[in-house]
Amino acid sequence: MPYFTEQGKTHSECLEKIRARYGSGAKVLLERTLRKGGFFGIGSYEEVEMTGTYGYAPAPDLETAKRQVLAAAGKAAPDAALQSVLKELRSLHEKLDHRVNETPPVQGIREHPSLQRLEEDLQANDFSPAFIRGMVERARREFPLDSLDNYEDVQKRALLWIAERITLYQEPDVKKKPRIILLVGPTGVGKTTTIAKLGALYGNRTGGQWQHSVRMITLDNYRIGGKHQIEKYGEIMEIPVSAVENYETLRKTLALYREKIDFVLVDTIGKSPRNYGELGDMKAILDACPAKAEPHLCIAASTKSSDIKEILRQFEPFKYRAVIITKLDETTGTGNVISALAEEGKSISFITTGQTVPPDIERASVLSLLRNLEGFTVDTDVLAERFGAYLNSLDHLKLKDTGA
Ligand SMILES: Nc1nc2c(ncn2[C@@H]2O[C@H](COP(=O)(O)OP(=O)(O)OP(=O)(O)O)[C@@H](O)[C@H]2O)c(=O)[nH]1
Ligand SMILES: [Mg+2]
Repeated sequence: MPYFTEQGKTHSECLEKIRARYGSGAKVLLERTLRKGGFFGIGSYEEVEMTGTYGYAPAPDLETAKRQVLAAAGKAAPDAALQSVLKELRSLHEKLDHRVNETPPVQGIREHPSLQRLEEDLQANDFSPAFIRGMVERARREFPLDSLDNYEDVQKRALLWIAERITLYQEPDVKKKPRIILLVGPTGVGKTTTIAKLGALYGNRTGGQWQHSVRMITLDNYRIGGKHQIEKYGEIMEIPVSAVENYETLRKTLALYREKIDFVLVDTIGKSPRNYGELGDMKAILDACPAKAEPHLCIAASTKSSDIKEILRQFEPFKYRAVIITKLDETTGTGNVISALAEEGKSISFITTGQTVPPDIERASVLSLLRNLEGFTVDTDVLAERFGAYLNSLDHLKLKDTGA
């Protein structure tokens, strides 16, 4: 592999020279500051010297690399100098390994084209900058230089890494009726619509009969139309709806259903995540639910990654067990959702895909998030091998035995 040594007045001048002369393959291995000119230190000035490699041949072993670096620097290679270069090379390797998420690529040195392309593909899908950095660094570490040339392979592997960061909600085995599921979230994300969809899913109507008993409860008692909306769904689907307005009525209503009803679905009033007072009031009412109740946080798919993270944090007092991503049909690219949930360590339970009640809902699966990624080829065979049942759960909704 060819080596270069270049000097410049500043770090960036030196990098610019390297880029102009050696192009995108250039990799800086050593950088040092030289003191030049002057007389007994007076009038001297500093220069930056960089030594490195260019071109994409396989990386030489460390011993060969150090000899070549020294030879290129035009020096004899006394053992002490060799040792110090070797030490520097080792520490460089270690730094790269340990600072995966923090280290931006060296400014001015272009990435391997496949790494650049991966970065662009991830950006096009709205992944967060930290997530992208992690993926690109992983590709840099795990792919030998010559294999990086095959972008298809790089992308395929990256897709598996993305999939690994998705956590799916595991439905609990609730022994005592009812299973209580409540939806919280910002205004207008689709909570009420989703409650009605879930009613139909869990009720599992077959042959004109509900296989499981379902009740819907709404806290949306004050707004004109709020209560009416869910009552309308209840009427159409023949699922009874109760409206409650405070802690006491919610507690009493839930007590009525104890050990009689299979699923109780609680709809709440949309709250701005920034309005702590309102969120606190609603939390006080929902405290009437027993600890086994499962709060799910609804977030619209088009929300940008940093806002998703803020919502995830603001709704933390509700101790939501999972996130429901709504309105997936209204957006392309799910990188914002995947990266925010991965970075905050949250799982995903359902995805809603349209305004039609009840069919536009599916249980979250690895594939449901991956297939929305633009520019990525989703190879279901490879993914199925790795993720099995989680991959495709369209026909998945296994209702747990909620019998007492
Ligand atoms: N495209 C699309 N629209 C949806 C989806 N889910 C809900 N909507 C629409 O989003 C709008 C708001 O839905 P709601 O269910 O009333 O939302 P909400 O969260 O209950 O709203 P508030 O109670 O006001 O906070 C309605 O027009 C729904 O039809 C979805 O998956 N895709
Ligand atoms: Mg609503």
